Amino acid sequence: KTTLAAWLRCLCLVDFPANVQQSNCLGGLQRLSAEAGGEIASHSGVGTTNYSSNSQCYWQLDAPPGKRVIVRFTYMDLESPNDRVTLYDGLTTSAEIAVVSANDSVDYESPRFVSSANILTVNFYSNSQFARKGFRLEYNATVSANSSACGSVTFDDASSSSGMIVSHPGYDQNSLYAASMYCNWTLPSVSRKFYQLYVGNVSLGNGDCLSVNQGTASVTGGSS
Ligand SMILES: *[C@@H]1O[C@H](CO)[C@@H](O)[C@H](O)[C@H]1NC(C)=O
Ligand SMILES: *[C@@H]1O[C@H](CO)[C@@H](O)[C@H](O)[C@H]1NC(C)=O
Ligand SMILES: *[C@@H]1O[C@H](CO)[C@@H](O)[C@H](O)[C@H]1NC(C)=O
Ligand SMILES: *[C@@H]1O[C@H](CO)[C@@H](O)[C@H](O)[C@H]1NC(C)=O
Ligand SMILES: *[C@@H]1O[C@H](CO)[C@@H](O)[C@H](O)[C@H]1NC(C)=O
Ligand SMILES: *[C@@H]1O[C@H](CO)[C@@H](O)[C@H](O)[C@H]1NC(C)=O
Ligand SMILES: [Ca+2]
Repeated sequence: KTTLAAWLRCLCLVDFPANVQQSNCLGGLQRLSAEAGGEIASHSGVGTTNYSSNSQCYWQLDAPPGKRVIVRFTYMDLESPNDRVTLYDGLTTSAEIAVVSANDSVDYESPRFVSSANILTVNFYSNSQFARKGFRLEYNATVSANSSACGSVTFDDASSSSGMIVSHPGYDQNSLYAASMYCNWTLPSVSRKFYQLYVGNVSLGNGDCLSVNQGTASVTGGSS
């Protein structure tokens, strides 16, 4: 029994952010189920009234083990760069995913940010003066890829004149591709025709890259 109690106490010490003061937040420290999906807002009047200065708010988004948390801003109006939202990978503030601050949604099209494990921590900070209309963040849980299998090329018809390439099986079911993948797709040559490629629905992690050779297109970089 004493061993269990000691172990639990130890767990509480690392239970971020027990020692962090929240200020001007919608509630106390909030732990939310990412799997249920939902929205976080800077304050109740987001989009119409200004948020409070001196805000310091944390939210913890928990997905079940084996899943990851995926978030996206649906509204953005912060006094940039002083007021900001920081996304952290996990339960502590040691690993930053991104710091986001933009004056308005017109300047900012939100990528989707994903945690590497099942917890993502969100912090909203505003300094002592000048506020704006806040932010809204949509969250959800997503499955990790099961394998690093590459997707395939599917043709729309027997003449192979049009078709689609997908990165991995399950891409359309909110599943993520795996780490350390290398996929190579070669399209057949069709006599007296050339290919026109349209790259759609690109969502890549940092350091990942999609390139098309024999052409000019090359897409790199952060998620979007
Ligand atoms: C979360 O994902 C599920 C399954 O894809 C979807 O049904 C639900 O609408 C999403 N919720 C939010 C808030 O995006
Ligand atoms: C946001 O607006 C302020 C005031 O108009 C301006 O000084 C600042 O440069 C803007 N920030 C960005 C990132 O555009
Ligand atoms: C919101 O704050 C800005 C300064 O950042 C100020 O110009 C504006 O009047 C404020 N709006 C409201 C409704 O208080
Ligand atoms: C991953 O594997 C599990 C167990 O084999 C299966 O239930 C699940 O549907 C798979 N998910 C995807 C995205 O393929
Ligand atoms: C990918 O395809 C290119 C062009 O056919 C080829 O040169 C390269 O060796 C291939 N790489 C792999 C790992 O298959
Ligand atoms: C791209 O995403 C849009 C909106 O989410 C969806 O309607 C469309 O089917 C997707 N296209 C492909 C090729 O997956
Ligand atoms: Ca401010």
